Amino acid sequence: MTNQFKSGFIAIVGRPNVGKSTFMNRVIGQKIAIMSDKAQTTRNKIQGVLTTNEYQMIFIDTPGIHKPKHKLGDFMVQTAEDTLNEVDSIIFMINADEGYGRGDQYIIDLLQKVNQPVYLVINKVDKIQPEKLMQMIDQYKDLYTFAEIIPISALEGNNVNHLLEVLANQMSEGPQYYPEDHITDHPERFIISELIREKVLHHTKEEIPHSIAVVLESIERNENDKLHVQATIITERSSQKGILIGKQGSMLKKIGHQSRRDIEALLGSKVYLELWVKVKKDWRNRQNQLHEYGFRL
Ligand code: GDP
Ligand code: MG
Ligand code: K
Repeated sequence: MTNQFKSGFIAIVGRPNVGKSTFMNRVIGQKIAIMSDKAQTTRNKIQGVLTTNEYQMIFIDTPGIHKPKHKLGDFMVQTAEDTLNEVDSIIFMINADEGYGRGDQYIIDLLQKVNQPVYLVINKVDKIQPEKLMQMIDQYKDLYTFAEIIPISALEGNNVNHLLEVLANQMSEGPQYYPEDHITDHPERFIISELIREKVLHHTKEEIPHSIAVVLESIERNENDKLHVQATIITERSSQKGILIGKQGSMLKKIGHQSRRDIEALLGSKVYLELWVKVKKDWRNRQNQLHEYGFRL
């Protein structure tokens, strides 16, 4: 391939209920959806990472963008404004089914202060007539110089690929910031691996040193509406691997059973936990692997 890899950070702004989460779920896949409910507390965080052969898009949620009602609000707005200045492009999402409102004007005022390209994404077009959509496009055109105006239906998927193409086309050459399978930075990922690690240490007592790591490979919702969690326990020696698996897998079963119960309690969902054990010599000394294992240095 002659093309250079591209990457970019994209902020998504918009009033509540315009469909930001639905859009993210469509783009990133189901893996992120389960996490989104509990993620309201952090102000500016990575919401999802989309990696293809050609590019990596890192979507940032900016919940601070609303009219401030109190002092903390001011601070959050400032943070949101800073975020908008740091990303490479911005999606301003509106609801085709709703008229222009004060909340929108507030966001547009904020957008006047940034130089990044802003894409107006009119979501929920499945709910309106084409004439109404045309009127809406004309109205918003006069309010701000958008890089492009793109109607979509996040729910049904209409035009979502086109939006991704447009975003990819304007992205510059850049590194792959996150591993390919890195979907989201939601803290639950870390908590889940800590829950498993805790069970390992509890059941193995002194036999297994604290040097083990637990890598969360994936979380997906399966057909039975269970969460399928795949995790790997990393040890340094094969003797440790033997202890962790136990006689006919009895140790791993015990660890898995208790971990699963805790993860179910954490996520409020039935969980199918798949646990693996791998030996990786000297992993602690290999800086580049630490990120992969979920440690932030
Ligand atoms: P957020 O608050 O911006 O994250 O909005 P959500 O993604 O939670 O969506 C709010 C509601 O709008 C949910 O009931 C979604 O199912 C619905 N919704 C989102 N996108 C669409 C769409 O394209 N079409 C329709 N008809 N409904 C949508
Ligand atoms: Mg949402
Ligand atoms: K949201």
